[in-house]
Amino acid sequence: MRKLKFAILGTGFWAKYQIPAWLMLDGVELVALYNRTRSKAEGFARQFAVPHVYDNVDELLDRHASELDFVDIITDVDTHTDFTLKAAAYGLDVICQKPMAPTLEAARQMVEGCRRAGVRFYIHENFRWQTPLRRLKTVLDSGVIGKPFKARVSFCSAFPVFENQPFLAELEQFILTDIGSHTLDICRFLFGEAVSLYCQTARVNPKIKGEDVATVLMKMQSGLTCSVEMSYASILEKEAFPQTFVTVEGALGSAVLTHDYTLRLTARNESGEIETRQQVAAPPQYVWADPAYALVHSSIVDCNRNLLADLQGKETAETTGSDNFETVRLVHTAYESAARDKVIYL
Ligand code: 89V
Repeated sequence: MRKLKFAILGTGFWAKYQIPAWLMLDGVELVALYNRTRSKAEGFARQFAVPHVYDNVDELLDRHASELDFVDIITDVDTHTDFTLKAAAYGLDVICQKPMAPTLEAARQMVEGCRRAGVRFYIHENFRWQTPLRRLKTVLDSGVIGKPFKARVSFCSAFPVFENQPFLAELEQFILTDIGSHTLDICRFLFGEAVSLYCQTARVNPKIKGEDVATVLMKMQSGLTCSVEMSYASILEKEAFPQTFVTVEGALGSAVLTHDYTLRLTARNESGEIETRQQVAAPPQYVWADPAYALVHSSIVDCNRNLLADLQGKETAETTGSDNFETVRLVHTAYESAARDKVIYL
């Protein structure tokens, strides 16, 4: 099969992992890099033997659109709409890093703009591709704990995330857009769509602009109630970054995803006694991954693989733009709920 040619727009912190993750897959060829600071893109081009470097997106698209199949946008969120629509206007398929857009309206423009241009549009949303969360989904789908009626999804940490990604400290809307995009997407992945949502937020760290704590309560279409907590202000006995913990209770048992990728299943055995069994769903290790982010970095490979399979017409991507729009809707509904202190019906 022909290799799909692509360009990466944005060579900041995330490109260090996104590029080697792409290079693990057969079927793609990285042709060009854009970064507003050209020297950074040049460094990556030398390291990964990428032939073309630009500090102007229009120039890159103008020169290479005819040979490119898609672009992968890894810039800060403020440029996502503009770059997506530019690439779509050249007839290129687009992958864009989460969060899709700074506002729901901008996200709508991206989905609509790509639809009108007749190009495929995907969001690189990788948390649902983490090994332990995939294992949990398989367990839930097996029916072993029965119909789930209640769940808790938790990402609470004191990891110094601003050291590697300083722009996060400048966001007026922080944890719901950064981590809520992931945790609310996990809820949709595991439990389906929500019918109502209530949220409270707080800012504990005085050095950042946005909220660093959020608690969301959702009722899902299935009837399940789901509480979602996220925090970068949680000084806990055992730091768990970047793990998401999940507890699901079903009619026949419970599943608990906890520290060190451990999944504990509790149900009645054949003699009717309640028994807990444990398995470990550790992620694959890659030499290029930062050990502190190994769980997240390995999921980039699986997320890219799924998007590539769709681009090649072999599989359906999970995180299309229109699918992820529903996650963006939850994020912004959560802000609205917190601002109005009201339950919002979706
Ligand atoms: O994927 C992300 O949102 C990253 C991190 C995992 C560090 O929060 O910002």
